[in-house]
Amino acid sequence: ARPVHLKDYRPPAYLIDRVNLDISLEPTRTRVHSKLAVRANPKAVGRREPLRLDGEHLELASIAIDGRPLAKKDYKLTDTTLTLTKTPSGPFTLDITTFVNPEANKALQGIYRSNKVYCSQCEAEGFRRITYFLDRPDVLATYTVRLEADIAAAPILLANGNLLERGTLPGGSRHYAIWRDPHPKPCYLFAIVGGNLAPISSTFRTMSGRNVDLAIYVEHGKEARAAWAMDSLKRSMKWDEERFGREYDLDVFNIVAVSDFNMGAMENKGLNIFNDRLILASPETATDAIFEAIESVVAHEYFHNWTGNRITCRDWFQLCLKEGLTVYRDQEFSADERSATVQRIIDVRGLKTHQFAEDAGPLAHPVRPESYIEINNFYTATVYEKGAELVRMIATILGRDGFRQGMDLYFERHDGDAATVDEFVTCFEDASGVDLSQFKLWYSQAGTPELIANLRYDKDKKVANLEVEQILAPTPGQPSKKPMHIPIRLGLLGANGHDLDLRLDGKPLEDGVVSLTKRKQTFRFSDVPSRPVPSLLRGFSAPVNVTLDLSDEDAELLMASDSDLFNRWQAANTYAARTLVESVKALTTGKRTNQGLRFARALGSAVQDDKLEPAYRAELLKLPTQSDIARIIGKNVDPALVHRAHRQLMKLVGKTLGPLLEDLYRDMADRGPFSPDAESAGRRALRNAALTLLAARGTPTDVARLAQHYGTATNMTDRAHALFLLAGRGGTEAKVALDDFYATWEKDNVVIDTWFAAQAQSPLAGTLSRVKALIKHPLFSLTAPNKVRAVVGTFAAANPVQFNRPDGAGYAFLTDQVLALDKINPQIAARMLGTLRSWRALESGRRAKARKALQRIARAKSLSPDVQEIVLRVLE
Ligand code: DPP
Ligand code: ZN
Repeated sequence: ARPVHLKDYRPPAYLIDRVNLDISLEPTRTRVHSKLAVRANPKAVGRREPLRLDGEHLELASIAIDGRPLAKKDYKLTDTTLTLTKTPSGPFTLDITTFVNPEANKALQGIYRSNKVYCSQCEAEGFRRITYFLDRPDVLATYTVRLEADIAAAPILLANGNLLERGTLPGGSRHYAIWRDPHPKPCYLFAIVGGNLAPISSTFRTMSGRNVDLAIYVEHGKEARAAWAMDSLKRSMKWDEERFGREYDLDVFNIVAVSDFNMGAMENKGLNIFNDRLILASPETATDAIFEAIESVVAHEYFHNWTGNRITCRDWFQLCLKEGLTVYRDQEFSADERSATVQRIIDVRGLKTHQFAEDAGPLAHPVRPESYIEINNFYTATVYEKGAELVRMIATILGRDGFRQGMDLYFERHDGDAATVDEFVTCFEDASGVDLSQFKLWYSQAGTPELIANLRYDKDKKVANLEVEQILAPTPGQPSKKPMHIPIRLGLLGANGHDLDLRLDGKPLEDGVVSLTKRKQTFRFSDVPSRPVPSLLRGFSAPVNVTLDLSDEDAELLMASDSDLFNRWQAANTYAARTLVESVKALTTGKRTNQGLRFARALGSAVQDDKLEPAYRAELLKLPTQSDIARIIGKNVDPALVHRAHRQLMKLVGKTLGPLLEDLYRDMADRGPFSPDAESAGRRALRNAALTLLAARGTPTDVARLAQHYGTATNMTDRAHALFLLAGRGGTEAKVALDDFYATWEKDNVVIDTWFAAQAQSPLAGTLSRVKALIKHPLFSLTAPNKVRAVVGTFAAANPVQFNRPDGAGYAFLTDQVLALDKINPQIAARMLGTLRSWRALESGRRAKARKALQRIARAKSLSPDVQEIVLRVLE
């Protein structure tokens, strides 16, 4: 496979205005008849090219132009294309019949069957596995779809848009439905579903007074578990009207939950298809984290209707145009529905763990990549989460109103378009008059900028000079970089911890935001009465790392009293990270450090403040993860030492704050019936955070408390939390809990993944052999992405100490799984392989073992383009 480059983009030579599909669903031989209205693209006149359609894994039965069948010599067929050598000069109709095999389709792209349900996945390039087509997002057509299937196997038949007609066929065993989507769309948004599913229904009245029928289709018997998703959908629809003035545009909105799905969910026009783990929830089966994820993913896919569907992407290099923007929108929704500060903490934590790690290794790429071999490899934390940060920075630079005006202009100017990132940014420039040309470097330069900050205080002049330098380390293919436009929201704290008035170069700085645009810049604050403590990057105003030499006292002041609660958390988190890095160093050199005790006490006083909401206090109590520490250390990492340091600090905090944690554990117990709302979830989170630290202390009482927490849990949040902790400790208590969990949930295909993951994540020495046994378990299957993610993904991505065993057996196991998976589902295989991306940062012994594992993959025959691309980039 050859790379595709952004610079080679050309408009399509042909356009397809209308698509009529007639799909007759059969398990192993589904017939697809497609009738296309084709014409030459007026924007590409002068380019007399043959019509070349994309198509893969298809059996071609017939082709006709304007009703006349084509002979073999009139077209050329390869594994990936169908080229028509002679086409009429004016508009024409193209009829193509193909056959596909849904049952055999384990790549889960195109039409496949999941748990007997026919469903489809077309983003990014799955439509070419259904029929020959111009499978690119800048070809927009209206679709009419006739579906036909056995009534018994598929009583429900769904496609995009509105239902036109349905009926039974002569003979009575088969039926059909005709759906029409009036909105022109690219083929990646096409979808169909056929199956025996049960709906829950509701309606939504839009702001202009239209009624929309809503339905969520799930497995029979699981209807009650779709209630939260429905509630989330209605709140999302309302929010998009209020916050962005966006109204829904069809008479129906359907969601279908399926078991086997490569992604989390898919925003097909009017027919979203979801991984069932992101729809099904009840207090007994889903954790608060899952309730939260359902709310945000339902919102995300719904918000795509405007940012993604009404305005789509010109080409796949522009993926962040819809994904970064839509993540930003779902983050804002969650912030409004829940605690904005806690939401920001969760989002930033995720950004650092996934995106910063990606940016620091061989898979680093710009938010708008310049080339790819397999586009599926670019559905990344960089495109999504960093992409969202770029939109957030635009909002910070322009302010809330300026940002809204830019968005309004974007919707007005580009509705119905396949647009580009440049066009998006231009809307904000045109609406505000602000020049964003330097800012646009964020889309093309990869890597996490490093800010080195220094504050010098002149007590005679009462001036504080904040000097900031930006360092832009090389990333693959980008040896040197230009300085970026970095918005820094900041405050200066006086000795009592209060905010001082900010006067920048003598003028009041109202919004507290300065723009760093040069490599090195000094911001001069006047009328500063005493030496201040800087609070930088409030609310995480830019996706950067900051180095600022703060004394312990300064860090403690920020932790205790920063008025920006995000930064109060950030100070605690940075303090914890610094403490952990020091103790890893101490373990390496055999020296002792007392830093931990000081940190624990500071943490105690911060958490004690009961004016703070429980969810926030829970975030304070969560230490940085082992992978965060590994990323900060950056080279010659020994994951075993990181793990030890982490355990020691947890234990020390548990011991030092014991009585406080015991109080919290008691006080935060559920007071009434379960409710998934943010306030109740926050109390559970704080209680479980306290439990975690107490369990780390490890006295017999603590272990008994943990076992009891499992045994008496009345909801999945508490039960799963205890299960992970117990599985991480081992012993009789772990066995009892795991056996009980298995016995209770073995028949539940979603919930049982928690049982798999809890074992795969255990840092105990026997975990790899356990994981090897789990992939042989009857409930495990390599063809089910959720199972692969629960076992292989959890082991490789969330169990640093056992995955990175010094003997390399963890890497060898991953290699075996990647090679086996690559024959089944290349997209998931490539994902799993990505867990090795930080191998170069390991100490030399493990590094050599990881290299060997990667080389074994690189040498394997007939790799998919997906895996081939990742292994080449990771080894480069
Ligand atoms: N379904 C994926 C998402 O919504 C890709 N579009 O992000
Ligand atoms: Zn998306």
